[in-house]
Amino acid sequence: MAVERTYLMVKPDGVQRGLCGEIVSRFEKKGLKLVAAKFTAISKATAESHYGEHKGKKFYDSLISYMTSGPVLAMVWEGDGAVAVCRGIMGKTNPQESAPGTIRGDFGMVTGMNLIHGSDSPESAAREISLFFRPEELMAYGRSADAWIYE
Ligand code: IDP
Ligand code: MG
Repeated sequence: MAVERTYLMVKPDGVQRGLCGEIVSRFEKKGLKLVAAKFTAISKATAESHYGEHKGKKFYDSLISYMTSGPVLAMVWEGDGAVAVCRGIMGKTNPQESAPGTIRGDFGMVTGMNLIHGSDSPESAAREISLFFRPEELMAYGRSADAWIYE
């Protein structure tokens, strides 16, 4: 097993549309394990650091104002192959290209309002987790259901 952690965030549109519970439930039901969660507003500086790789792109300024337009639900989830598994549950960046059954495919219409962020690699996950959480905010706990999720 390659146990990984990934950083997921319900974006301001997901919060405003009342989809936090729906979104969280999809990761829970899949069998992923919640390690940390925080309902918070992110500063412009944090948004710029988080999306530093996109600086200079034409959508960058609107992306920063979108991400700072209201509170977000920041989370860390853990599981075997969690980074790729969660990207699959989210769907493609453009909701119109996302398959039905994915979060973006089921609830979104445009790339600029695509409901959720998820790390794209274990390296990105480590960087993003440390941007939003202190080490002591990550919970280490056993879960008896794991015996019925992993063989
Ligand atoms: P990802 O969220 O699927 O990893 P990225 O390419 O990393 O997609 O882009 C980060 C975020 O920037 C997207 O989730 C979306 O919110 C926004 N974004 C990306 N491309 C566009 C675009 O062409 N128009 C508007 N927003 C965009
Ligand atoms: Mg990305």
